[in-house]
Amino acid sequence: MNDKLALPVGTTLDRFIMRKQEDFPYATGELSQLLRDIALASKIVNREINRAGLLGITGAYGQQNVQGEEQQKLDVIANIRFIRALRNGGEVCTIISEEEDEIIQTGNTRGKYIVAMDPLDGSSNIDVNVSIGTIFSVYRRTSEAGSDGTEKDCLQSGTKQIAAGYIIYGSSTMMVYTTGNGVNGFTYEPSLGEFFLSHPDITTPKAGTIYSCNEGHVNSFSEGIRKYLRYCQDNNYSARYIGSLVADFHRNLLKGGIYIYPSTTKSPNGKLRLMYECNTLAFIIEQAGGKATDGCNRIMEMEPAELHQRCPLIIGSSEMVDKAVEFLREEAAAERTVGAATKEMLR
Ligand code: AHM
Ligand code: MG
Repeated sequence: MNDKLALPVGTTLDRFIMRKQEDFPYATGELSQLLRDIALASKIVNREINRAGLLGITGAYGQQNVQGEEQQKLDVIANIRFIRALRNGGEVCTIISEEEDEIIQTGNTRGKYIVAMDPLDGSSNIDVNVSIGTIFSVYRRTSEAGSDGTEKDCLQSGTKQIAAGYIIYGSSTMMVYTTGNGVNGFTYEPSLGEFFLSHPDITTPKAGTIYSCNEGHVNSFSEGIRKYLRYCQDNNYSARYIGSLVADFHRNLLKGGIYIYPSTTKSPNGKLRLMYECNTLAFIIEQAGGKATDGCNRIMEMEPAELHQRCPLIIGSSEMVDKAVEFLREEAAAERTVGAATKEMLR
């Protein structure tokens, strides 16, 4: 017999989700369905991304495509696709999206879940053929089912996530997610239209030699961050920065590394959003054995006050994050000493 025929068929995402559901005897299957809805939308978005260059050509006359529809930017298309899939699925009552100012009611008032998402992250890379991603978190609503979800349902801390994941549209398309019991990665097989389990039980190395940070802004970083970056250089770490959070995060997750988007003079809370980016990746990295902090606080424990709240992010291999925090603590201690000395002089 051909040896290849004896090989087991790969595990599809659908089958994997079903198997996981069987581990919970009282599970109703709604979360499984929700994850499948997200996977379905991601396949459609993947197709749109792959055709993006062509769409530009076919839509060049009057910015319309062959069906006569208006051309839209990919981040808008992705937003629409994910909302549509979650609305049709029925498990989600309310969605918050980086692309929308307000909360979105799906009309599924009996839906138990809230989804927070950045439908297409890496805006500067969308039009230039560089890896981009979708980021999503799932929360259980706290209000009674039977009516629309509330803003309070949406503003939960990261520790309340019941699932989190991302899709990376890269040299291959992958979905990586956790439901709080480890992290698994699935690679998309376009000819079959299926995600297959390719990276079971992902754990991130405790330490790595990659640091990812936009050093173009170095002059507006705090002294602590600047010192940590110098430490990385003194230790011959490699600088790798794609400028797509999902892609930078994904590489560091697999290889070991640290991603930093700190506060800057212009943006004291950094650039990234707590609800759509930081919490999601914090849940994943912790499940893989790494850490995520804003420099002082564990990201997952931060209490959100607003939907579009920003926060500094230091995330990755645990020993690297600890080291960066050490530099920030030294900086804070030095500032306290200067503050106390100044007060003393003014007395
Ligand atoms: P976006 O949500 O508008 O795409 O912004 C988030 C992106 C991240 O993917 C990326 O890491 C970061 O912004 C890059 O910002 P910068 O260009 O300032 O380095
Ligand atoms: Mg984003």
